[in-house]
Amino acid sequence: MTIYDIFNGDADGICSLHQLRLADPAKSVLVTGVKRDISLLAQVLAEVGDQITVLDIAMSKNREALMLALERGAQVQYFDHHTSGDIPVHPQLTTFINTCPNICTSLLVNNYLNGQFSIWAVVAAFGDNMLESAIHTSKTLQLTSTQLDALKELGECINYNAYGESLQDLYFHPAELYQVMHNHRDPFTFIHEEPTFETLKNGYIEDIALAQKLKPEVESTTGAIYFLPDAPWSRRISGVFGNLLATAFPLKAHAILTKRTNGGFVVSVRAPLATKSGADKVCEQFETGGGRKGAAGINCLPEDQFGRFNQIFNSTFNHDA
Ligand SMILES: [Mn+2]
Repeated sequence: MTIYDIFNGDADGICSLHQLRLADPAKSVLVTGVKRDISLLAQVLAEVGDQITVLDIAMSKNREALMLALERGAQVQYFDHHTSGDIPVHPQLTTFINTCPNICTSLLVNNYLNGQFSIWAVVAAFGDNMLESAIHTSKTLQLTSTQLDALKELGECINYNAYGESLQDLYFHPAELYQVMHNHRDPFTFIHEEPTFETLKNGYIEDIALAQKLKPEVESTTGAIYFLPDAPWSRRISGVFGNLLATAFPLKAHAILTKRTNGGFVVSVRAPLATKSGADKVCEQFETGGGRKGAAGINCLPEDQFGRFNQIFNSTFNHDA
């Protein structure tokens, strides 16, 4: 019998697993990748009795592999907040899926664990740019504002680490980052004792300084589109940059298009924070797109589709305004 922990490589995925394995320690096979690498369940060939936990990756993109794992006799526990499609009913499948825009996977896990490790759900909510949820969840923890700021920075840095076209772009493999974090029940000992956080923080500061020099390619009263060049720093910063813009201009939608090495763009779309809707609708109209209402993406937008993207982006968010 094998235990598989399959999780998104971002702060939400990592903090979800961290909470679960603090509550229920187990030797497991870790399956993860860059943030956009979400077809993770297909990497596992399950056997009868295997236990699979899936965290923070859309069921719609893993459905076939999920059905196969169930058919092969695995038990699957699935926590997620992305657009799921129809959720299959199966005796070996337990799901905790909520696509409400103020809920991230770590908050679902936090509920499941009755708040045992909620400080890590706070870190994750900050990482997923859900500031209100993070602050709300932190209320019972009696943190100082300095501590809260430190958790926000931690969530942002872990989230930042997950962005890249391939693992080579990242500072740490998400499985490695998880393993280092998992030695710490207390996020503040992780921050103060591990050099990991310092590395991420410095990388983040360098990359964001480069992004902030850019001007939008297309700008209107309801949205702005930025192009980032084909470079590791821009692939790392694209998602975080989108979150920063969304926070700075809450009435506007934002799209960050990062040039891919082999042509086309990786796209991050952030709906206006004020409405938190429409990002998934825009991205789902493209073959490699998906996500959630507030934040979504397209893995590969061919260059000749930019005009169509621009049009859909503008009409979606103009319509919402
Ligand atoms: Mn998430």
